[in-house]
Amino acid sequence: MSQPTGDSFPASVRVVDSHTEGEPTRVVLDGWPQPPGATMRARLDHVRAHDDRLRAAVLAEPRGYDAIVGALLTPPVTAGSAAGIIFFNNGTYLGMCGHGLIGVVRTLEFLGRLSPGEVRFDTPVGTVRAELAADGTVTIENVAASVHARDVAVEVPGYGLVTGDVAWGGNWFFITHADQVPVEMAEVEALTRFTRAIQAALRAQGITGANGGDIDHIEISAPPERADADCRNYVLCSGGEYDRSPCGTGTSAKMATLHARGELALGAPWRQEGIVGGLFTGWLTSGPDGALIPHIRGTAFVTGETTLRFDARDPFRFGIGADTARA
Ligand code: PYC
Repeated sequence: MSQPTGDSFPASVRVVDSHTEGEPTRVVLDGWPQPPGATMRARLDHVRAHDDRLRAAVLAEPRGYDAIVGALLTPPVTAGSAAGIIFFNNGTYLGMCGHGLIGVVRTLEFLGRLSPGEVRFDTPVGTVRAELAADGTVTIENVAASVHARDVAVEVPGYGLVTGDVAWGGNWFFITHADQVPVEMAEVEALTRFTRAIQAALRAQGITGANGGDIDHIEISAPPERADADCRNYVLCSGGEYDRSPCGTGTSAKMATLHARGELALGAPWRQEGIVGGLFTGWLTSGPDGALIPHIRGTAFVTGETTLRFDARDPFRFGIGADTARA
């Protein structure tokens, strides 16, 4: 597949950075060639096949760091939507991204492109809604969440048997209460090693989401530290970094598992604390055909506006670690 060559690679890309409960989002405003396609899935496939080097260059060191989630804005594909969004990270692409959507809304507000009210966006996994309040709070309505399998046991080399639920919240999650490693910030490196081992074991043992969907997010639930939270989590993201926020799609999937067990009624609030201490408040409503629709409330803050420059003479133009770094 062709990737942008030295000649066609953009000289600059303009971005706005924000964080949502600690997790960074980098919204790409211009400089990135618009992907063709009538659907967001087709556009994502195009970016993956042709512009993947740009994904890495925009997020990787020396211009970024591994935790950043990128959001490429495109024209909408659905009547009534304001824009399309392709979310990506240090390793791959996401279906949806809850913290990222909150970051996009606050970024567009910062740029004067959005005022308080409701807005829709198209993503590769469906159209989502967001409501911006005057105080900067954003409530998103995610794609439907569901539980694919409950109490799935996986043997994790070095850690033993781990049991969890496989659930969809816009990405595939394995959600467990496994207590081999305490869910504390001081243990974040050990948690990352543990959850990467779970992710590898799921893959090695052929455990997937529906239609073979790769379970690329691992979520560990534990008792909260905050008095105003119901649960604290650690979430390993698909690129191998951990989510600093309570994870919007992870909270969506978690609420679906609780509902399936009769532990969360429709409309009841679920206050999800993240590993660095941020909070999302979520709840479920019933959608068409009994679908479970997750709602997540939180906020984001703009942290910077940058024009990333890609000098053709720069040996690290494509990012440190990119296989073409010295092309
Ligand atoms: O908030 O959905 C989320 C998310 C996914 C990966 C990082 N954040």
